[in-house]
Amino acid sequence: SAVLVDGVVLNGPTTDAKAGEKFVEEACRLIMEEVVLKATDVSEKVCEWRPPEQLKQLLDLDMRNTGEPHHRLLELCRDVIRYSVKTNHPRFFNQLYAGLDYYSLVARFMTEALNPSVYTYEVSPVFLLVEEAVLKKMIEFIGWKEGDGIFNPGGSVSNMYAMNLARYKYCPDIKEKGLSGLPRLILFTSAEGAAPFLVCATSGTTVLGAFDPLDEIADICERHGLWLHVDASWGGSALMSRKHRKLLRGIHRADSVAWNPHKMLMAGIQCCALLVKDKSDLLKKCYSAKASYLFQQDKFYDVSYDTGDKSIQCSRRPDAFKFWMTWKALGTLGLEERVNRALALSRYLVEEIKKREGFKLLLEPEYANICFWYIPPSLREMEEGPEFWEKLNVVAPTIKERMMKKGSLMLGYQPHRGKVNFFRQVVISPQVSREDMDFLLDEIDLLGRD
Ligand code: ABU
Repeated sequence: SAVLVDGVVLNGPTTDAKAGEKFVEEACRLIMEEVVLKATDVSEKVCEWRPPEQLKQLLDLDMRNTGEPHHRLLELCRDVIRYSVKTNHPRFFNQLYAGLDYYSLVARFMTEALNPSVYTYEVSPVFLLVEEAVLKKMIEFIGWKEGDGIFNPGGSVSNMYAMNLARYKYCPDIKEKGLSGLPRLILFTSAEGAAPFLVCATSGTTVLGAFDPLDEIADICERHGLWLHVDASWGGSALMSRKHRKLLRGIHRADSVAWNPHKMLMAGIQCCALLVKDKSDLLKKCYSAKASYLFQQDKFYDVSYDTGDKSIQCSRRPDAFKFWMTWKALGTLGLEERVNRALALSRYLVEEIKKREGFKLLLEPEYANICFWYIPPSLREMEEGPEFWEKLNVVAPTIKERMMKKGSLMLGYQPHRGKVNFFRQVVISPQVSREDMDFLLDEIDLLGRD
């Protein structure tokens, strides 16, 4: 007989499990058909661009008092896919990530389904061990004998961690005394009476893909006792390549490194590690808040595996697992090949740009960022004075608008350090071929000819 409490029937679950399972099955089929199978098809559009007001009408965004039937939800799913940018398309070059890695995708499906939070071993036994194994391997590639680390949401967060760690090491009583108890700190050496504590170098800048000379910077840091942090969020993946790892020569001398496998190594947004050379539990000392509802010290297992207390987060996704799955599938050699291929394709594009009329490289690239201007026929005879640069400044945004409305490709543009708007082409995905590089240049020429 029905058990009623406050007018609510409590017998059995309220949801129809059979219908829910069928919905999951049908939605998975849709994802397979509309995303995975079309991921490498260049005849598909990269994006189906609509302005915000129009898209709001197309998507039925309203949330109502009563739920929608499953067939309607599947239609909504189809619309979401249709109007989303296909970042896995071979002609998506817009960001520092691209392409579809089948193995990390499966890992993402698994973690979404299992829904773990990697703060304690009791709820994430496998994923905590996976994170430990991945961090250990990344530390090996940096060239440290040992170290520590943590995956977290984004390279900027990794950089913030490193800054706090350096400050904690310099002022170990900061958690008790607060900021007002500190001298005025600065990040770079100066003779102002302030206390320098950190130098942050970059391996692979966002726009130009430039690498700082780490050995020379490490010499200065060692001389003055400064923490050296390397933001290798983008360029760190070059460590996987025996041919290209020289870009990061000296990285083993860093105190901390930010490295995002979701970029060049395609582990899926987001997969970002902060790696720390110090093995004296500095991460934990600096960040531990000792939440008594999670990190009880009298548990029945080894609580050193409750690594969540090293994090500024509480709930945390098992991001290392995606990278682990890809690494398992491809091996170190497969990852190395991925990096080598991306950089070989970048080199091909650079040589093609040099050959083509109307294309001008900003600089010789060090990595997979190819920065260039397209100079339309109407500007080719003009002297490179203020009027020329003013007119050239509108060329990249105009072509970008046209490519998005057509849906044929996506690449980024920006002004940078006094240079007017230029394109930044980023090559990453193994699904990209030489033909896509040729297409890119032909298409820009076609869209920008007037
Ligand atoms: N972390 C900066 C990445 C921005 C970009 O994809 O261009």
